[in-house]
Amino acid sequence: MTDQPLSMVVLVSGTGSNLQAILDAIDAGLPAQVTAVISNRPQALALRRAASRNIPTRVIDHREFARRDEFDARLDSLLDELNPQLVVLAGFMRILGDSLVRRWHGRMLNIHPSLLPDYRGLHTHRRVLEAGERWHGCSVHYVTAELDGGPVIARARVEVHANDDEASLKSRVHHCEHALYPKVIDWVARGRLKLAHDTPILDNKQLRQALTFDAPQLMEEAL
Ligand code: NHR
Ligand code: GAR
Repeated sequence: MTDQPLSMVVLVSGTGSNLQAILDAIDAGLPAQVTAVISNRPQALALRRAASRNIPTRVIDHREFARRDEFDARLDSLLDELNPQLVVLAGFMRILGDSLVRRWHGRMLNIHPSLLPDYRGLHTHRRVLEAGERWHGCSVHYVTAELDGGPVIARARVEVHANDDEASLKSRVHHCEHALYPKVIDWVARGRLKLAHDTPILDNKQLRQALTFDAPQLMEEAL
């Protein structure tokens, strides 16, 4: 473990329950700090969660930009200025352009609500139910230009129940997101996880496949 806590900037668009889980984990000893929270939506509840902890917040409202690359350029220069060790996408809803993503290669994580590589993109809970899948979950991956296609580090699995609807399934997946994301960030903060040549390395071992946890097991560990 390095002496200094890992500095992170968290990108959000909405509720910020994943941001909250990360902040709670920091309170519980995760050796990291959130130096700023950036939202593309001025009304995001996540901004209030940050402000209530005196974490600086910034808004880059995508609606004020005529073109995507102008939004990206603004975000790029803000990240440059903040210069975090890690950028964490937590419910961030804007697709990022190639050049920004390339500059943060190996230093930008996302949590996605599916068992990647299955169900990239949006509305995953609905699509999983419609397909009649038995398993669903969430994945933490390095962000690359390929949407939801970067190297996957870890996944948490939840079983789909016969009586699930979109809301109930989403809620169970959220709970395992809140356990999985701090766990992966902890590996980064302690210098245990790196990306080398597009392969995640955990404790000096190449992760050729994502580590997959079962939700109950993961939640128990998180306690
Ligand atoms: N950017 C890149 N380059 N690569 C990834 O892997 C990214 C990314 C940006 C965000 C999160 C992702 C998810 O976890 C993410 C991964 C937004 C959309 C989307 O279609 C898709 C995937 C993700 C995030 N966004 C619409 C857009 O036009 C807007 C939707 C909205 O505002 O509600 O950007 O699922
Ligand atoms: C989370 O389920 C996250 O996986 C998902 O949005 C939710 C955000 O919740 N991300 C995406 O769908 C990205 N396109 P939160 O704001 O409460 O953390």
